[in-house]
Amino acid sequence: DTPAKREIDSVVTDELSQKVKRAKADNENGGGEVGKEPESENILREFKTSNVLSDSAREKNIFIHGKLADQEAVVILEKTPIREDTLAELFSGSRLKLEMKNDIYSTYRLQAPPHLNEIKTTVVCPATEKHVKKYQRQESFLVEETGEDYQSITLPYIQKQSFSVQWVYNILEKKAEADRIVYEDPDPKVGFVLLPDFKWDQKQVDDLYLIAIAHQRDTRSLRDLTSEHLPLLQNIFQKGKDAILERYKLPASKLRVYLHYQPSYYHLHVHFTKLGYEAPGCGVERAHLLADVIQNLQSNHQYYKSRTLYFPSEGRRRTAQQVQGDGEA
Ligand code: GTA
Repeated sequence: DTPAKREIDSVVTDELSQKVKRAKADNENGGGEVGKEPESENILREFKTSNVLSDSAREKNIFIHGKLADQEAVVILEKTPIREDTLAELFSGSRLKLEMKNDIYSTYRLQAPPHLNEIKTTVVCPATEKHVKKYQRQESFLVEETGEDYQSITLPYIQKQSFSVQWVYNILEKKAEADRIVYEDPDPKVGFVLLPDFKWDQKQVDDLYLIAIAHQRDTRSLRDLTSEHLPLLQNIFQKGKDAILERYKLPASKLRVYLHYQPSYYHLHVHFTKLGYEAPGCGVERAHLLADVIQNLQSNHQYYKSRTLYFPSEGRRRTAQQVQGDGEA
């Protein structure tokens, strides 16, 4: 371990041990006090599985389509990383069952205490057909999109049928996740909200994932950016990095800061992930480093309006031109 990593871990560990202390105190006091992590009713007891959309033994997750009451739903289950700060408790507080022993080698099944064996669970309900498709494992193909293709094919499509960005407006208006905000610049033109992405459980910095959501509402994606957006992008870049350094002790040299093209949600936002963590969608076919975006706009103020952009698209093989025929982008 490097001293920097130990420092980062200790920040998270501090936050975590505070949480544990609070939870223990709440337990001893019979619960119900302020500070206790809210226990939710198990809505998944009623979940009826229809089919598995995808799963991965390596990533230890599964995406399930089903019904919650009468509504379509997608449930994502994901095993979380094993944290160094829980090892002592894991070793001392678990049951160990021998599977096999051979010479110096032996394998066991370790039955950890429940609080060290949680599964991160995401529920999308009611889920649209588009959500179901998004999480379904499908072969993907690289689409080539010129500036004209964007105007004549992609733009009409996203105006008609992109995912709702209500969740984004809820964040900007403090109707949801207000207590999770890490940093905010309230300026309507260059301001933004920085908060943990919902894929990150915030238990360890190793898979740090935050998103910065612009306050301005008229910028859909990379394609809309011109040099007029430079003050906004530079502000997000600088203040986002500063806030992450302050809160998580992670320097800019440890961050991957990028935009997706195409995004799922057409409201300008920037992804901040820890370098080395292979976040979904961080590959070169989808992620555009914010530093590059800024430089490209500095050298050509219409760069993203005119460039051919490439992005992966699931389902049938199609180019932007072919998409015109079947009405899908
Ligand atoms: N804080 O309500 C939210 C919220 N929603 C609805 C989305 N995000 C949210 N964050 C908060 N609160 O990083 C986050 C998303 C994403 C970003 C939008 O906003 O987690 P994008 O517009 O570029 O869309 O970014 P993107 O990247 O396609 O979305 P997403 O959902 O990350 O999907 C990419 C792939 O990641 C999926 O196809 C799937 O393979 C994988 N994935 C998605 N969700 C999960 C999950 N919960 N666990 C594991 N893998 C997941």
